[in-house]
Amino acid sequence: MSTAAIARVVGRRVWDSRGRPTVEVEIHLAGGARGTAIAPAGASTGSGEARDLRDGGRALGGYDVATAVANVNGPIAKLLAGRDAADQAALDRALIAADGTVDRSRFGGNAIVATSMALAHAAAAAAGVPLWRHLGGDRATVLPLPQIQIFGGGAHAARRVDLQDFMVVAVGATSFAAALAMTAEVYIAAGSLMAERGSLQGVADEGGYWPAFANNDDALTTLVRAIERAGFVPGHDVAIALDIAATQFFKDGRYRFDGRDHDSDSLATLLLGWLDRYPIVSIEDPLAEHDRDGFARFAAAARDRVQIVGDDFLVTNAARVEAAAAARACNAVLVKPNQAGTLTEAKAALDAARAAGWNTIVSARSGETEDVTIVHLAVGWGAPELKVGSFARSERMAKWNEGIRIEEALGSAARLARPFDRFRSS
Ligand code: 2PG
Ligand code: MG
Repeated sequence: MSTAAIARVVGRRVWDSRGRPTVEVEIHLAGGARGTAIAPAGASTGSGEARDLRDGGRALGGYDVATAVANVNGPIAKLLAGRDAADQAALDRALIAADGTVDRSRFGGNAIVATSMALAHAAAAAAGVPLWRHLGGDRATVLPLPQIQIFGGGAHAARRVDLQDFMVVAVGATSFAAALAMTAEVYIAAGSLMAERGSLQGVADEGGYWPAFANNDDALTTLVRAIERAGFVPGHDVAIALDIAATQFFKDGRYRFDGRDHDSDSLATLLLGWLDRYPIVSIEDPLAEHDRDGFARFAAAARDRVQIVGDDFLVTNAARVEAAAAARACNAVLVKPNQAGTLTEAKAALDAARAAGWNTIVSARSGETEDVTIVHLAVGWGAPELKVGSFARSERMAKWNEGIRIEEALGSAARLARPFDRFRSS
């Protein structure tokens, strides 16, 4: 038996940042190496995502994962026994085939993604290198520019405001560590502004301040003030990135936004107006997941000025990325391994985006844990951006802190990606 042969696969129930059950997978290889990973969980999900397997019923709000865990310890463990952990693509293919469903609902998207990520960690451990190095080799020298949430709205804050993620991007930073320090200043400044206006009411699902604002404009204006109060020039040092998550407020062919009804074009017009008024460099899911024509019209008006990101729209699916590229509907993709199901499929979506000349953003979910796999994927795959939620709560900070360690390990070879330079006129 080779040292990278899979000797034991263990699934167990652990808990995520919302206090809900999730699946952890631990893979032991014959030579003693081990890999562990935990499945994350979304709240604002696209309909084309891989489905988590939840037990339903009354216990734990129906969120328990006993069947998914049993699938890891039963059929998945059997499938993987004795196979070479380094053969990620073949093992992912075997998982997909054995599950046999389009949406991964037999084994559970949660069981499959945790297994796929644990395999990668085990293979890296067997090779004696960190996962980012295992994936990227000597070419993995670029740290992703972080998109960091300051206010959390939408489905992550009981829809207190419509828009989901009000984020900042430290476009003026020259290192990952510096980008984090700049964001920390903005996060502190935003908190003090909220306290002064009597609207500091704790945090939303991903650690961003609870959005006690009259409307989306109020939140955007406060965000610009926070950047200034932190001592930065908005747009030059620190810019804004938004996840509109428009699928969440689309109903019966209309968008209900800021208390008004919009069709696709009037919502697009409103967002284009924001591009004139605020230093926005990135806008995610500006329209709903099935509104590809709306995406294409928005992109025709804005693609040279701003990054347009497909999340619910593309669900980390290579075929959808290719179709969207042909329709010129986006210029960036959010890559979430658990939307795709396996690491191989997530990488295929990233490669399809790169082939189209798009930016790529590796992203966490709103339900997270101490698992830091996505940081390794971003560096190893050379994705120029990373989205992890806010600058608070350890399921978020674990990932930012891992980026600091990777940057340090790279030493003088490390560079911070500059994905927004292409949108700058000067
Ligand atoms: C998103 C993510 C992260 P969720 O929409 O991009 O903010 O949210 O994990 O709930 O889909
Ligand atoms: Mg999103």
